[in-house]
Amino acid sequence: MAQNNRSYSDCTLILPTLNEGATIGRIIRFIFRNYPGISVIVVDDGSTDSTREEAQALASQHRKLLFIDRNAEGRAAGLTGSMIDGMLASHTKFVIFMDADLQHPPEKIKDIIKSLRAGYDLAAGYREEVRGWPLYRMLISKVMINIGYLALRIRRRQTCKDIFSGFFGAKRSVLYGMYKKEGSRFVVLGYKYLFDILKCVQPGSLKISNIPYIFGGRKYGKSKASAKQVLALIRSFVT
Ligand SMILES: Nc1nc2c(ncn2[C@@H]2O[C@H](COP(=O)(O)OP(=O)(O)OP(=O)(O)O)[C@@H](O)[C@H]2O)c(=O)[nH]1
Ligand SMILES: [Mg+2]
Repeated sequence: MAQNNRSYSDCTLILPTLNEGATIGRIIRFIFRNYPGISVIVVDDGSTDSTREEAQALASQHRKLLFIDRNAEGRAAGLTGSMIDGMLASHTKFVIFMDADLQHPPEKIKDIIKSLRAGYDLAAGYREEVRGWPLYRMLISKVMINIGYLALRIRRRQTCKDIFSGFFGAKRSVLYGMYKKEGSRFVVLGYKYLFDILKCVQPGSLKISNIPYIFGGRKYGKSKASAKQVLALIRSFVT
């Protein structure tokens, strides 16, 4: 499809949601205002607040917004599984993943897209600063990141600056090919899709860029991070 600088019709933004009713509407409106032509897929796992109604109402107004109701399809809730389902449902050259709680800055999507259009296969956001996390969470995260790097180095896999970032974009064809070939390595109930992707990447086989962003404190809604995700991550290290 011909691409001019003002159109984002080559991109799909995937927003996984679990009870993000306070932010989902404003994010979607911001995205359509600032990224004309872009497609958006909201992948929900049985939210019990206003998320579903908000997303469904907006989907009836915007033909480029798709709402996937995994719970209605009888799927087990899982962030990585939701991100993969969003990727599979997309039809554009590039896909971008972003949290739906405004901790990832939507204005940085353009830097990810710029990098992908410049020829990178994967444009990985990296948290140059994390705001609002208590010390214990910072510490757990640091320990896990170090183990994650080790797991990738032992396997002789490619790394990037923030192997656990949930804010990144990629060529859809690359992610689709990986999923078809190595789908069993993806821990669908887990939280770290980017890490699972890196487990499949031989050094030098993908062009990867790193895009800085500030991970903001959570101002709306509630965190879903729990010990369950830490266990899923440990499984991911050995899968
Ligand atoms: N579809 C789906 N989305 C999820 C699931 N768990 C979390 N999410 C969404 O994934 C994004 C990240 O989850 P968060 O709970 O914000 O995790 P986090 O940002 O690491 O933790 P906080 O800093 O405490 O918010 C948010 O948009 C959530 O709504 C899930 O099981 N399924
Ligand atoms: Mg969050």
